[in-house]
Amino acid sequence: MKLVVIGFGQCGCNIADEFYAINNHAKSIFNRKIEILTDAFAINTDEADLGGFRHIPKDRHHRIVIGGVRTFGHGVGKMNVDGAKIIKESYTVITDNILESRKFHETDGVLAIASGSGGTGSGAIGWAIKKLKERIEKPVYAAVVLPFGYEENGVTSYAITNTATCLKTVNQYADAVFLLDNERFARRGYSFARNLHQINLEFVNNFYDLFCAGEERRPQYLGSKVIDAGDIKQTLEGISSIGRGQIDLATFYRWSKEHFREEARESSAVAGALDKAMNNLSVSIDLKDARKILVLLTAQKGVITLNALEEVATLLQERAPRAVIRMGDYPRRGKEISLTLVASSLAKVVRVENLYLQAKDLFKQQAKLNRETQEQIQQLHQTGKELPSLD
Ligand SMILES: Nc1nc2c(ncn2[C@@H]2O[C@H](COP(=O)(O)OP(=O)(O)OP(=O)(O)O)[C@@H](O)[C@H]2O)c(=O)[nH]1
Ligand SMILES: [Mg+2]
Repeated sequence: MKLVVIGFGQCGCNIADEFYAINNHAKSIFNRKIEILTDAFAINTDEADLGGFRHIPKDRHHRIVIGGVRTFGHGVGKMNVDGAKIIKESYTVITDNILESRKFHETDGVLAIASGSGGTGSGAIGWAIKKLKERIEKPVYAAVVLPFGYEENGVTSYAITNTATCLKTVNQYADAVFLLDNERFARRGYSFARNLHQINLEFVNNFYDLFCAGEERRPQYLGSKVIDAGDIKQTLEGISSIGRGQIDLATFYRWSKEHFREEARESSAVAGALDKAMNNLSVSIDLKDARKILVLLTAQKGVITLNALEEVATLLQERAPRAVIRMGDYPRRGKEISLTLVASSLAKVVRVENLYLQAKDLFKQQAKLNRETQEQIQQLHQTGKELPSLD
C-alpha cells in the first residue's frame, strides 16, 4: 500500500518525517526496493519548527507554513480553535500541493497525522481531512496522538479539551482514525525527546511490513495469502489501534521442521509474537470491541506453518468473536517472526470515553472559572474607580 503522508503541527510533522525515513529504507537497493509512500508533507503555523526534522524535502511545496498573517510564523500556542480558523483560510495550499504531487495517481490513500493536545495540528487536521475528502476519491485516514498523563492535570490544561474536540472532528470525516497514546508508551527514565523519538519510531514501524506486503513483486517474497491495499482498506474503519510483536528465533533454531521440538518452538514463537502485538497496541483496547481485525505474519519462507496460522486464527476468534478477521503471511525478514495486528471499527475505547467525559467536565469548570475571574477583575476596577489616572 502506498500513501501520501501529511503531518500537522510539530508532533504530526515528526511522525510524518519518520514515515519518510522508513520509506527511504524500504526503497533502498540494499533492502526491499519497495515504495510505501508517494509523498510526504509537513504543515505548521510555526516556521521554526518546520526546520526541526530531517527527511521530508525542504522546499516550500513539502514544508508548508500556514497562518503566517495571523501568527507571524510563531504558532498558535495550544489554541486549537485558532488552528481550526487558520486551516479554513489556507487549506487550498495543502490540497493543491498534494493533488499536484508527482506520484499522486499511484497513491492508495492519504494519512494525516497530528497530536490531539497541541494547537496547530489538533485544530487543523479535522478540517483538512474534510476538504481532502471533498476533492479526492481515495480514503483519507488519520493518526491522532493522545497526551501524556502529566499533560492532562489541572482545570486549565488544554490537553484534554483539545484532544476531545480534535477527535470528535476527525472522527466525523476520516475513513479511519489510528490512536497513539503517548501515556501508554511513556518511559519514565528517558528524556522527553528520547521518549517522543522512540514512540514515533515504534508507531511507524508498525506499518512497515503491512504496507510493504502488498507492494512486493518478487515471487520469492509473495505470501501464500497476500495482504494487499484492498485488505487494508476493507479493514480500516472508525477508531483503530495497531501493534506489532516480534520474537527472535534463537540462533540455535534448526531450520529443519522434522523434529517435533521445532514445530513446538515455532508455534510458541508465533503465540509470543501475537501476545507482544496485543501488548504493544497503539491505544489500549479490549479486542472483543473490535469488529474488524487484520493480522500479518512476517518471517522467512517456510517458518510459518499452517498449524501456527490456525492457532493465531483460533485465538483471535476467541478474543474477538464479533470481528471479521483477515490474515496473511509475508515471507520476509531474517531470523525473527513479526506479527502485525490491526484492530479496527472499535465499538468502545475506554481511553476516548474518559477523554470525552473529562473534557465535558473541564469545559464547564473553565466557563465557571472565566465568570469568576471576570467578576474579580470588575471588582478590582470598582475598587480603584475613584483614583486619578495618568492619561
Ligand atoms: N508521540 C509524539 N508526541 C509528540 C511529539 N511532539 C509533541 N508531542 C505531543 O504533542 C502534544 C503537543 O502538540 P504539538 O504537536 O507540539 O503542537 P502543535 O500542533 O505544533 O501546536 P502548537 O505548537 O500549540 O501550535 C503534546 O501532547 C506532546 O506530548 C512527537 O514527536 N511524538
Ligand atoms: Mg507547535
